[in-house]
Amino acid sequence: MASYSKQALADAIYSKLRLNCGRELCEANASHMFRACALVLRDILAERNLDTQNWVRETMSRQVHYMSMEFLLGRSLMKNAFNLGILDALTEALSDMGFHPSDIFETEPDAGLGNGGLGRLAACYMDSMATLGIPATGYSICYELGAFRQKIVNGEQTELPDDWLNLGEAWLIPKPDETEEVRFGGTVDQRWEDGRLRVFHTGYVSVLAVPRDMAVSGYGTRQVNTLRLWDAKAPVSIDMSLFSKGEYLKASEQNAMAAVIAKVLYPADHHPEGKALRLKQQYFFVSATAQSILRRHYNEFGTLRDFHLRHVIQINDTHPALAIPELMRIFMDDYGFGWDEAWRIVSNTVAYTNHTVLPEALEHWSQDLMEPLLPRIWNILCEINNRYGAQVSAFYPGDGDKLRDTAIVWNREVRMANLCVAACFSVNGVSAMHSDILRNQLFRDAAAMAPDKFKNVTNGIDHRRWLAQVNPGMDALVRELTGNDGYLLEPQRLRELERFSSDGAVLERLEKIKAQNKESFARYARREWGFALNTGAIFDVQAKRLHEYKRQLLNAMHILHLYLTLKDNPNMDFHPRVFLFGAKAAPAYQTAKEIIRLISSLSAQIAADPVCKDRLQVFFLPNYRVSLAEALIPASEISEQISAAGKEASGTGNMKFMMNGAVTIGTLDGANVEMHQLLGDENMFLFGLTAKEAEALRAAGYNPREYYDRNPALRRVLEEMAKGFGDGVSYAHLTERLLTGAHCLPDEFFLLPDFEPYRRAQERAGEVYRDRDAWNRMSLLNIARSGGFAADRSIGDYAREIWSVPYRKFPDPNHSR
Ligand code: T68
Repeated sequence: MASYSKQALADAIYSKLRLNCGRELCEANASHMFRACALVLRDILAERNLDTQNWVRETMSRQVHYMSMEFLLGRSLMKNAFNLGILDALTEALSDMGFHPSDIFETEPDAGLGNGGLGRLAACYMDSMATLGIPATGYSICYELGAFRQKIVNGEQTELPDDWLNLGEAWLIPKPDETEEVRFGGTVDQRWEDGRLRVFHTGYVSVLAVPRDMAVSGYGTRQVNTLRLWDAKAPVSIDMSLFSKGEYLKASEQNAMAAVIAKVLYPADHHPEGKALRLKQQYFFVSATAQSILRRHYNEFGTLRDFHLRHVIQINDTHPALAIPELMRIFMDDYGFGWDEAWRIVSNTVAYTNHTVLPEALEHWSQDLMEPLLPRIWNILCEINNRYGAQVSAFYPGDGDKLRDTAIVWNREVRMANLCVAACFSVNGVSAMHSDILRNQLFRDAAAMAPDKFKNVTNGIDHRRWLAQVNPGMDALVRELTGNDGYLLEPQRLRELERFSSDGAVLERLEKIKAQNKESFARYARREWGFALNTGAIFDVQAKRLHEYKRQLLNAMHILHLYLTLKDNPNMDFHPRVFLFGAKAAPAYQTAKEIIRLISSLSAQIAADPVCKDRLQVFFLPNYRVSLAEALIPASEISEQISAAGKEASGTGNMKFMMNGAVTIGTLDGANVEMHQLLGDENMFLFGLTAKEAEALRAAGYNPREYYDRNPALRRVLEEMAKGFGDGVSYAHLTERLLTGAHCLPDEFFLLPDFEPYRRAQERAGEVYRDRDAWNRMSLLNIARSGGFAADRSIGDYAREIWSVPYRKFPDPNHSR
């Protein structure tokens, strides 16, 4: 297709409908139309993807390989059209063909190949890398079932399968000729042959990894990168030979393994499962990826000697860390390198991003699982451990504690974070505060040995999606006030909005846009769940995964307090509030599920009490996911970022809310710290213990009872929670966990000490909200100062500080929105 006018698009859609969907236009429903549109865009992207690959070959650029077990992509049709500069033409074409464009966009299922922040970050980064001109490939697993669909039944979370591929498949291009074989189990022998020690792996089970590539467009550029999703297949031909040799069991083992590996995304975040299937998924993913990258390089250059000069592999948390021993294996066993040279190349190629400091979230694998499943990898890990141990002993002579703390293999366990710290040329945290904790606490001993290795790259979000695309009203205002749409490629230009912080007319328009977004979200909520939201109330939102450290329970406790106060004093003077929650709980995380139940109970209780009418509402929004976030965030006015200080590595939701003009109530945690530096106390409602204070309190022997005894309002909240509500469910277990700690530290995340400061911060926010001018100014300044949280800035940091890749963009002369 030469040009992408509305007519050209309509013609192309029409022909996809007939040829690929077998439908005439008059028979087509929204799903057919979505599929036809996706196929049209896929063609455009496929062509540009080839051009990009040629360009990368010609310029011999250093390439980035971004490995992540999760990519939380959400929907792609509108995004790709936006990036290609054909959104308006596509919208008009769809209208001309007799459809509501929004119906078609909303038919697309979210590609939910991730749990939360880590997966969404990977998706935002793919967009920025393409936009900034960085040749990059993402790698993950093509899960048949993504993040579960959450349904609330009688106030409780239930999980349903998320069958995204049915329609989502339209974006994928299978590349069966680039299939890789991944081997599990068996035995490994070393024998001298032709004067060199060779490794023989026999008796293994094979699974084939088949690439299904997705094109990733950039904004305002011809560049289209690739996201390679590996599907698992049983090796049919090998099967047959096994059958003919009578090895039936092995053949069926291979089929069984292939059938489960790419079946489902593990639904737990911040909690490694330690299960065999998860380890199989990880190795399947890294082995296929490593083989594929090396094979391509070898085919092009005929040698792997300079591999690290042309490639950098960024691993998203430790989940792809087996790439390290797997690369060593391939260099040594398949290409004949010696250990030292292989190590020099591998350790100059792989870089590690850490996303958590919660001790229970750090991955480790037992020898009992690893050794039989991955015998050669186990050998290599032991060798890495021995060599690193020698370095540690040389640096800290005679210090057994340091040797223990930095060990990769210890007590028959492999510690993945220590492996990454030992092997990678860069280790980075995801906010300034988090990176300091890595350097000075979690990895202190290793950091002293290699201080330059430790870096910070504060997270960022795709501002084109999370502002321009989801909030068209605000986008229009920004473009008008800054004179053009330049902020799309230069997010720092949002700063120019500051000039209008005292302009009454602009502030009023801002308020109006927010009001319209609230109305539009209220319509969405009515349509989706039958909720009737009071749009005159403040929309106060906490949307993120459910975890005790994120303290949704503190929010619920404050709501209960507000409710009790209102009952005591029905004429209380306060601005009406709607509290909105969106949160999935890991299916096996009982306490998290109980907190969801509590929010539901509270919601029903408050809805049934006439004293709350038009003043207080609580809703739990089911199935929080990217597309729901896109509707919710532009309508939000208060952003709840209330994690226990020192626990949230960065947060990225906090940035999305800020960029859409919500004002944050938050703790000094993760990237909130940097937000606070930009905004000051005047434009953010800060409260609570700092990480240092929390630590000191713990060290001094923290006793939650003291707060309980001292604060009657808090005591009452906990008592009422234990008694339960109109639905007869008691939450005594939650109260118990806070006060005495049933099988855990009592109040591990300091809800009790932070309750009163949180209540006061909420009160302050409510008061400021009544001064509309003051509130709107805060909101405007939040938007104006959010440009530094764009993913383009983060990717610029990675490119300069870690990857050493220049960005050389090829501009798209025909681009217009
Ligand atoms: C999040 N981590 C951090 N993990 O919690 C958040 N974990 O502070 C940060 O902003 C974000 O990463 C991006 O850096 C996660 O989301 C997981 O999802 C996860 C998944 C599997 C296993 C462990």
